[in-house]
Amino acid sequence: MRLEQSLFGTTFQNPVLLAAGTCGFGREVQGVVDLESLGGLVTKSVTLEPRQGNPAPRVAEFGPGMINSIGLANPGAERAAGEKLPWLGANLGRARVFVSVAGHTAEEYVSVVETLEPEDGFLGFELNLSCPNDARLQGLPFALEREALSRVIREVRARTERPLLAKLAPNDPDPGATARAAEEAGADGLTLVNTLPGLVLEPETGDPVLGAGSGGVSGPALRPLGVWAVRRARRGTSLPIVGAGGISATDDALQYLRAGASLVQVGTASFADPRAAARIVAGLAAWGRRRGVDSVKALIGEGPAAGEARPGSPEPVPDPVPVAE
Ligand code: RRO
Repeated sequence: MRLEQSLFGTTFQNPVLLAAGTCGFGREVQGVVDLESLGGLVTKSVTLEPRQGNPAPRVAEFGPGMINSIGLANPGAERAAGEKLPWLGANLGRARVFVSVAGHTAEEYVSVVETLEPEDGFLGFELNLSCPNDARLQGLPFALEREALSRVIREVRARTERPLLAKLAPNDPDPGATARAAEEAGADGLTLVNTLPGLVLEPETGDPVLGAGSGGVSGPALRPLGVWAVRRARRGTSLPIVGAGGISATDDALQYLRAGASLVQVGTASFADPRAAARIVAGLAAWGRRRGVDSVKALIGEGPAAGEARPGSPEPVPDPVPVAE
């Protein structure tokens, strides 16, 4: 199976990328991950000013997943431009790089993008509009307020011709409508999904396991929600979609492709096994060979035109009308 994907004015040698926040700026994982064997990577989110991040512990495991509250620890836009991007430019030729951008206001996103824009070493921006650990004035992330989301994308769009991905949230009741809003505002693609807000407590004491309290849930527990969101977004827009959320094996990547993603990102799985993404690349190639599938493109699903029913299933039974007590 041919794994290349032509998107965003370039070719990805395969559809598997490392997700934002799981590989630093690439250099941090050199020696453990063969970055040049992957489709690419997304950097840690960059903010205008440097950030120290949240108090430890910043990460904890629970049954089917992980919860984190890193708190956007990053060197800030100036140092990202001066110290991080040059390494990427000098060391990566085949893997494509998106720089993740975050902020509290549209103006902050614009300033970060204007600082990074003149540099080499990357293809485009992934606008992180959905961080669960950095609420805007105690409000919702941009991805859950359509007007605010559109404004950030529009303002950034006016300053760069590089490919722009909008990273959306999993706790969105209508990912199709959000996807359309992002498209209308000028995004070139969508990444779905970020982590899901959550809270894990010590049962004995009631204290949160994370230093910051609540955090973002990732790993296998997030996967069905991510696949659902991708399928909903697929129906709401024609933009290319990058699927993320609980991908740790070839079958997981296949689900996202079938749901309508053109590329996938591996995140949490890389912490347990830094070779997870490379394993999935090899797994997809082997799967396609066994099934006689020509190219990844042939797998990318549109989903049934209406409803979610499995082909051949009877019509779903409607929810019962609640009976008044
Ligand atoms: O840094 C973080 O705590 C963080 C970010 Br910016 C994000 O987008 N998603 C996440 O789970 N953690």
